[in-house]
Amino acid sequence: MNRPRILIPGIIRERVVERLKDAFDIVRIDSADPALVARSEAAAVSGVAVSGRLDAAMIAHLPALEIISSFGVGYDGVDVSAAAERGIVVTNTPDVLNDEVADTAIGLLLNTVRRLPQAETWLRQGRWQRDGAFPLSRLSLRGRKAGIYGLGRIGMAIARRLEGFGLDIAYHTRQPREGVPYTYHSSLTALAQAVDILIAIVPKTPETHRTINADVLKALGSNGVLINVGRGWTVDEAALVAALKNGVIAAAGLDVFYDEPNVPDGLLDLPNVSLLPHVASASVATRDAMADLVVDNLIAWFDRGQALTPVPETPFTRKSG
Ligand code: NAP
Ligand code: 8YV
Repeated sequence: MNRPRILIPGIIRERVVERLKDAFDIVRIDSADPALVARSEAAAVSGVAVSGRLDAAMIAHLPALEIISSFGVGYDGVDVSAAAERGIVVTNTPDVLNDEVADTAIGLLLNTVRRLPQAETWLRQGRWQRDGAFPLSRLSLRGRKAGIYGLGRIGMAIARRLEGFGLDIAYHTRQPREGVPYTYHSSLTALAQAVDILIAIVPKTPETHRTINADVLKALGSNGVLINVGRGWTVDEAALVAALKNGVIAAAGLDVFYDEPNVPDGLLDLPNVSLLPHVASASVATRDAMADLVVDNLIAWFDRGQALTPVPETPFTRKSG
């Protein structure tokens, strides 16, 4: 019997490729560009494994496509509407990265508030011996109130960690979450007003675009700290640079940026930011777990007709067995 043919456009964790080879025929191309797959080859592709972008043109180029298995919990790189219109299931990699991303969010928060990266640089540059003790951090976590923008799978993992730090916790989502002990705010501005740490962990959607804007930053206030581990899309970066420069907020810690891997000079030049190159899930163990889920979704689809973690927009089961 013919093995299903899986297209892998661009770079993906090698573990995905190695495991897929056992059960599928693999076609690799440099990027998700229809010009790189001849029509005859494209007609035989029934699955895609992708990390990053897969647009409507590429999906349209694959007439027999049944499933797009996307690496990462955020699937904003895949044109889900184009897939849903054709009954193609899209899967992502939820839950297996919750703890890693939440750990990173807390690390980034501590780095931002207590300036730990700068303290280490001080030591490495010999300044401890030359100049004495590293200056006290103006900011502290003590006595703060934390607000979580997006109390989903990862937001909850962050909240549980913040409880251990003894902080008051509030949140904003479109719908209040049942059974949680945290204070709900029906608008982002109201949340920002009520807290002095704002942690963003929402998906990239039309509704979340640049929602952390000048008004929200003003509401967060001059002692305020912004942490973003969701998507750079959510932040008005020009407004953030201005707010950090002018003391509208105190500091920011960012793992994600509007136009990755490009980070605006305005941010790089500031002393009151802590910047990471999108590493929140980036441990070998967690990326392996994500890779396994990419593969296991494809296996489950072709073996049993049901993906393990379809995204809500494509709740399909397989039509032909
Ligand atoms: P999730 O479980 O789907 O949670 C998303 C949360 O955001 C929900 O609480 C949702 O609540 C809220 N939300 C969605 N749209 C909103 C809106 N317009 N206004 C207010 N709240 C909104 O997702 P997750 O697994 O926690 O992941 C969240 C995102 O984190 C991913 O989509 C990805 O972009 C990002 N992420 C980044 C990294 C990294 O490496 N930095 C790693 C993993 C994930 P309502 O539906 O009630 O609004
Ligand atoms: C990954 C992420 O860095 O899961 C997500 O949504 O942003 C990260 O875990 C990314 O998906 C890998 O390319």
